Amino acid sequence: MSMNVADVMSWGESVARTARISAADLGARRLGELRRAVRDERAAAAAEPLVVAVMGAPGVGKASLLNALFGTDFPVGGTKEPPGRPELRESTGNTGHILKFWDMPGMADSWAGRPAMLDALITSDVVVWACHADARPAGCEGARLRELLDSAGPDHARRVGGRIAAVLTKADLLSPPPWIFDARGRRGSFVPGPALAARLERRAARAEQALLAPLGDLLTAATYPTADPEGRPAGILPADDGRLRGDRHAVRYRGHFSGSVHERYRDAHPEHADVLGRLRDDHRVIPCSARFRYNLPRLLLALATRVTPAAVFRFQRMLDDAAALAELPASAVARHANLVRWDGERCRPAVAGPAC
Ligand SMILES: Nc1nc2c(ncn2[C@@H]2O[C@H](COP(=O)(O)OP(=O)(O)OP(=O)(O)O)[C@@H](O)[C@H]2O)c(=O)[nH]1
Ligand SMILES: [Mg+2]
Repeated sequence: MSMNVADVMSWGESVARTARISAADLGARRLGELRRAVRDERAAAAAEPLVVAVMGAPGVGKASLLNALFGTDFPVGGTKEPPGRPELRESTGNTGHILKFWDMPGMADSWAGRPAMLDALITSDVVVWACHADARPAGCEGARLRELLDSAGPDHARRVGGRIAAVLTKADLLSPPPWIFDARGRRGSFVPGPALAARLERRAARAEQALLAPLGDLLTAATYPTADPEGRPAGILPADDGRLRGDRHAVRYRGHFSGSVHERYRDAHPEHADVLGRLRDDHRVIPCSARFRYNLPRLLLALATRVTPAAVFRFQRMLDDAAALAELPASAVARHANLVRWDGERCRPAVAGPAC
């Protein structure tokens, strides 16, 4: 999994600043000190628990999503009464690292817990905003979060805005058309067919409009620059409007990189279509399913680009085998009715049986 190089670099620089070491008079001894300071700081940061806030309506699948992503053991289902305020939970993931989970209500829920929500958002390394794939997000939700973040002042508001990844949960419930289980021997993964993928995309666009669009300038889209054939960053995008900036490590857009903003830039700079496409992807709402383990690697990547710089190493510590994240044993899907089985090795529909 590629990590956020730009953030690691700027974090290293900030460590150097904190240690009051000027780059100009770095002798061999001071360089050694700097290296040690960075190493110690990195080790201390990596040992801390990762703190993830998940916002969403009761029963939307917050705990299940974290369990599927990190192998944690947060209790699922059976909440008697939604507390309406954030609760901090803790569990060990499958790499042995600790995950702290700010279990948060959704923005359509009661206002009682709002000050506590703001504190939790500010102190989290990354924020997941979960919305049920089969429910229409309330139009007020994004505006309410905007209002809450604005009350924290521009710095906090922007920092939190840059850490939010919005997801649609329980995408498996969006059927018909059926899901496809792409079986590769004893394991396999779920993929939507073209009609279902288009339906998911429409739902995601609607959620993006309700949840992310109102956050406007509080959002940041970021990606890596594309390399030329020699591996050098190929051309930095012009920042003619002050919103788009690029250097050797990263390209960033301040604001909501919506479909229309994307089109405008792409028409003006077709030579940067791939970078602009990645910036657009950064602000798409991600349809997921904990049950089908659908799109979990994509969500993990989205979290990796949003995690606070100091948390990059503890995020890394939570990662197990990201490549295997989307896979399920073929035997575990036998009970699902809303799917078509596909033999991915023979490239033909699979015959139902215990192994597929
Ligand atoms: N079909 C389907 N059901 C899911 C999925 N994820 C969770 N569920 C079910 O949804 C219910 C609620 O899941 P939780 O993970 O406890 O949801 P939550 O948001 O933490 O719930 P509260 O803590 O009660 O607000 C449980 O019965 C889960 O089994 C999913 O991806 N697909
Ligand atoms: Mg829960």
